[in-house]
Amino acid sequence: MLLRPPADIPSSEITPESTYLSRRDFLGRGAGALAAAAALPGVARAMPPQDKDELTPYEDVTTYNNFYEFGTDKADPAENSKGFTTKPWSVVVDGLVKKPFTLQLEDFIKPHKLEDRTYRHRCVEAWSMVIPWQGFPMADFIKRAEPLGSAKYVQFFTLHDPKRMPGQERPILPWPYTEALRLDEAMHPLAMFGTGLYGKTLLPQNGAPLRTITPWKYGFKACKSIVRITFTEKQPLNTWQLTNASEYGFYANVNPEVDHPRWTQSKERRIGEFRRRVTLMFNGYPQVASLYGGMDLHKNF
Ligand SMILES: Nc1nc2c(c(=O)[nH]1)N[C@H]1C(S)=C(S)[C@@H](COP(=O)(O)O)O[C@H]1N2
Ligand SMILES: [Mo]
Repeated sequence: MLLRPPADIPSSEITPESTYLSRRDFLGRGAGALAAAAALPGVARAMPPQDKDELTPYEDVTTYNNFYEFGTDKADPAENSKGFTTKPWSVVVDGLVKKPFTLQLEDFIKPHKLEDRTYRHRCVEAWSMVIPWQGFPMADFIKRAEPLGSAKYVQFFTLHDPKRMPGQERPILPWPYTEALRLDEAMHPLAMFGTGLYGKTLLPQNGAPLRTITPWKYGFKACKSIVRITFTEKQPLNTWQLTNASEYGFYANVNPEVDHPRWTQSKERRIGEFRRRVTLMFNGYPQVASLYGGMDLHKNF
């Protein structure tokens, strides 16, 4: 995602275009609207937050991805994960739990009621999508895992298998990819394990067969293709902290007031749209604010 400045972050307010914007998107909007948008200063062009959220097309959700295990370009994961199989798949649950266990994927999912939830998805690179997910609340699984009182964090690990994930043949990132949440964040009703989107089983590029979804955080907090979940007392380091701690912190809350050192986080480009939108605090999920009461979110970024 972030080893170089993203191509679609405008360097100035007047840069009108994303390289991703397709011909179809262009044709879908009137020439008049384009001309009007081009004539206005950048600030005025950003869409107000009350604009309604339309679903990002399935095609975009499944072909514009960050999943470095399958390559670093947005189109790579869909292309390079074509033969990736997720059967069989097992998940290890260990660390500070009453009793460590390993589950086949079916048994991991079976006790839970799958829900449909549409969430905004905001990448730290300042693009966003709206995705209709299927999954179940992370809290339901955590209760099942019976963490000990000493457990303060839950950490997730992606599969590490360079034969199946060609990007892992190079040390682009410290493999396996890992992310963690504070236990109360993970227990928040918005936090989910994802197993599908648009009513279909997850494709590999979106993190099949199991990923995390925390819609108030930047995309990099989501851990894809999970094979291990471990409970810890100490705050774990995530992949991006290990790679570049000055640019990526533990919390990764969407916060328009805290810029990335190399670009603004106050605006975003919704994939498929022309004008930039204003980015909302916690990505427009204020119900999580109480998790961070008393914390300085400029320091805890
Ligand atoms: N294992 C793994 N998980 C990952 C990543 C990755 O490179 N590897 N990229 C992250 C980033 S930066 C984003 S924005 C989201 C993208 O998820 P999506 O492709 O489903 O939109 O996945 C996150 N999870
Ligand atoms: Mo991201």
